[in-house]
Amino acid sequence: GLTRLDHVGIACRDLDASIAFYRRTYGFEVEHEEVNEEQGVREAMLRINGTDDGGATYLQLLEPTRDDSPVAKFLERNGEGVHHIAFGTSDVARSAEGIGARGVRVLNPEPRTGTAGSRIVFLHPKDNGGVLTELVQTAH
Ligand code: CMX
Ligand code: CO
Repeated sequence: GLTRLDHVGIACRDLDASIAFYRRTYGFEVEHEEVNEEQGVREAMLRINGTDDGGATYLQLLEPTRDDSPVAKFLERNGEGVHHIAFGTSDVARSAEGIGARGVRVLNPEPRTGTAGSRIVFLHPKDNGGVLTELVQTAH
């Protein structure tokens, strides 16, 4: 099942400026930074809290790496802001299959690679009350 809120994804135009904002305003620090070419993002994970199941909750700051990426398209339409939410699961393919069977469009039934080698699936925002929703299974 879905065990926790893994992260909230926030679209930004300038990753370094966004990181600096969260550091000086809230005191959050970057735990992990990477480029994911498949998703078209440069991203940073800021840990908000730990949990006793070994997971944690993060802010995921997302800057587009190319003009045709989902985050670039989102910024063009909406400007900076909340882009998606992500729930943690111990079995992403199985969770996606179950949710898909309840009538939600699964954007990529074959999980893709997310932050730090995690496996991720996206669910269509139009079937989730306007919220782009991600399922994530951490690598460890
Ligand atoms: N949140 C809510 N609604 C969104 C949205 C978002 N992030 N992105 C698009 N939409 C809405 C659009 O506004 C549009 O609504 P209207 O029809 O009312 O205008 C509708 O969804 C469909 O838009 P579309 O033009 O058909 O689709 P897009 O080309 O904008 O693609 C989506 C939307 C969700 C299918 C695409 O962004 C996608 O596949 N996302 C998954 C991958 C991703 O987002 N990767 C980046 C994050 C990586 C990570 O978290 O690691
Ligand atoms: Co995400």
